[in-house]
Amino acid sequence: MTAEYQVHGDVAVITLNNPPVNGLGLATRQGVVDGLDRAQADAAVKAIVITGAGGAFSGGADIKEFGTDKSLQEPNLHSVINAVEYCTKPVVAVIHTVCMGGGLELALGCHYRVAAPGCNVALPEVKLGILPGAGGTQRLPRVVGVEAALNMIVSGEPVKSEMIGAVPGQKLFDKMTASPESLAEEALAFARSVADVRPLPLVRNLPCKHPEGDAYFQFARNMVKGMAKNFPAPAKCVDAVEAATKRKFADGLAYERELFINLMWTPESRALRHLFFAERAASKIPDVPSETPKRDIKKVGVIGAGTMGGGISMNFLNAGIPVTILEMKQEALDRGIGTIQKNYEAQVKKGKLKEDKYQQRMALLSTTLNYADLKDCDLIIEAVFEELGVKEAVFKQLDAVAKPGAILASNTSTLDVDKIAAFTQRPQDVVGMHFFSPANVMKLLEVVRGKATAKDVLATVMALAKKIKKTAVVSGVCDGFIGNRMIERYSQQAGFLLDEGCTPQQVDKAIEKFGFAMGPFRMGDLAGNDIGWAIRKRRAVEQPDMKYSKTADLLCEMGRFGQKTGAGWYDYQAGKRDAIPSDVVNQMIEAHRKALGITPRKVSDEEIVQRLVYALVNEGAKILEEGIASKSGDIDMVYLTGYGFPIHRGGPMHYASEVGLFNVVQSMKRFARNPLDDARAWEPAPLLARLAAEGKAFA
Ligand code: 3H9
Repeated sequence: MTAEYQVHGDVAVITLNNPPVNGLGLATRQGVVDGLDRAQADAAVKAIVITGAGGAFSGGADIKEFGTDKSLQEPNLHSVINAVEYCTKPVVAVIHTVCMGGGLELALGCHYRVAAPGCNVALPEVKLGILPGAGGTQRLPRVVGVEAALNMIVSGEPVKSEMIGAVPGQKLFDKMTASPESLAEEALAFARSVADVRPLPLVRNLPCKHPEGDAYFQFARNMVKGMAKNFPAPAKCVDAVEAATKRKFADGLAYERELFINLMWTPESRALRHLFFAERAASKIPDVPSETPKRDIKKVGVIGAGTMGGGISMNFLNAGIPVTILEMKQEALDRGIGTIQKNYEAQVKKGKLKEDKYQQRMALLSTTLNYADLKDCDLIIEAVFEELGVKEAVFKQLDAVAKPGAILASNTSTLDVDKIAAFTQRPQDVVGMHFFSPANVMKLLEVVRGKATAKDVLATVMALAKKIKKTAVVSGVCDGFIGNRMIERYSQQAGFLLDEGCTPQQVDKAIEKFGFAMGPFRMGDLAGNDIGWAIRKRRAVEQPDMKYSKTADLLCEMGRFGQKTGAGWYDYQAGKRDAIPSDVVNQMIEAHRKALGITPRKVSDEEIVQRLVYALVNEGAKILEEGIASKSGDIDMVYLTGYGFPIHRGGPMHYASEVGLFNVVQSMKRFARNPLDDARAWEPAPLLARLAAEGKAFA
């Protein structure tokens, strides 16, 4: 049953019932039309209510149906809304909790709307790369005004029902109920009060004008251009709302429909829809059921007050969870606390944080030099130097003082979590929590599952990640986990490109044009080139036959570690972050080429992008095959939230599937034939080769 029908005296109630959010899938749409037919055929029914069961009125069209036959089958949402508008008896939308997308469009088609306070009202289609396609761009401006509607449509952000209800002259809600609890009763009374009204009011008949007309829409277009350069949908939202002010209602509706269908087929929309589902799927671990009991995390300990430890601590303070930071020396503690204070003060200055909130957060923070003070922490995260011996000392101490059942987490970015767990007598309580720098800003959290990590530890950490607003992705144990293991292949290609004839700025420019937030060389300068240097030195011992460009080592030998030393792949002026192409570096690269006897060639931007991205894809396929990541969407989430991969491309694995895995493999074979490249690295992962041969995609 996806829409229920009940009669309460002289009011028929149609209840959308399609968990989790009453998406308007085919069966639900049919249920609404059937309910309307029944109510119109029943002489005893004087008015009709449409509401939603459970925790939503409706979250909109059922996104899972997009691209399937069901989304095309009648009754489509337009037909349902037509049936509502032309119903001979008053139809009242009774709205609560969530009223979004097609759900709001359905409500706008109803003759009346009654809303409970606390309901999130939105047209969030733009976040899926589309626009409202069932009249939202034509009807919403008629009830809340053109500017308010356009803001909602272009941003996709929810607005609380009571905020809208309080705006003088708004016609979205005919009645706001006193509380969510009184909704059902007040709605029935309202439906009875309008039972005899004729003609029935229709939103489509309301006027729609903006006093400044063209000038306003030109302004809106300029705003949108700056905000969403890689996405076509926001500009189309402006076009559609403008049509509402200039065209007849039916023409505006047809225009909106045309734009909606065109946007639905864009790669940007496919990427955003992939992101929507991948983000939610990432929080689910195949063998850890959602009902797995979770441990209570009331207090957190953080070892290390450096940049990482400070950033990690802020996440918990922001969520209202007390934190104790441990350091070896008082000066280090003072420095760390000072940095946290400075970060918060900057937020207060920018108006992003209220002074009292800042004080509340700082009051949750305590410090110690003594491990024994961590004995009542429910979770302790170490963020100390990335060296196994240092981790061993920390985890042995933690094992000695932490209470039974406390979760012991390592923020390691590369080390073996199983080895770290083995330093304790409780490996089941040990997990990796790999935050990304700056840890208080970056969305990504790689949760590293050791072979002994208990399921309730994983369930707890995933739930906690949601609380501190992180996108958590589970990774198995391997060197570099998902993100850093893949980035090594990407960096390897970036180095070869220099050897073959590129400059750092050419490589950065090409991949930034593709949409990356930062190219590999600007990124290296920001993160510190010495980090990669240390890893390469370790690798040289572990894998002496590994092939890579020596330019990065030569750069570090020159002391050019990046922004922190005022020079890296680029030059930097004191106190500034602008990357200035460096003659010294370009000469170093040229000299290196000469020493190797390489005649530089012109490399196209297309080749640069393909080599960098496909290097990620091939390693990603290996990671998937080995079970380090359980879904290709998880790998995409890591890259979208932690490595600046362009959102509109949907992540490396989604992007490769869009290009076609066959084409990806063909390019890889071509790159393998380049004598200056690493042919072994381009050997397609068996999973990739198989999918390509079968004409399949990753997801
Ligand atoms: C549209 O309406 C087009 C029309 O204009 C025109 C049509 C012609 N469909 O986010 P959560 C699932 S486009 C199907 O974790 P929360 C979601 O996948 C649509 N499923 O919960 C997840 O499933 P699972 C416009 C949906 O409480 C579960 O619900 N609407 C839909 O944090 C829980 O989701 C939107 O874009 C859906 N529409 O937030 C609304 N929505 O458990 C997008 C959610 O299997 N949705 N699911 O992983 C949201 O913003 C949030 O999900 C919502 C709940 C606020 C509703």
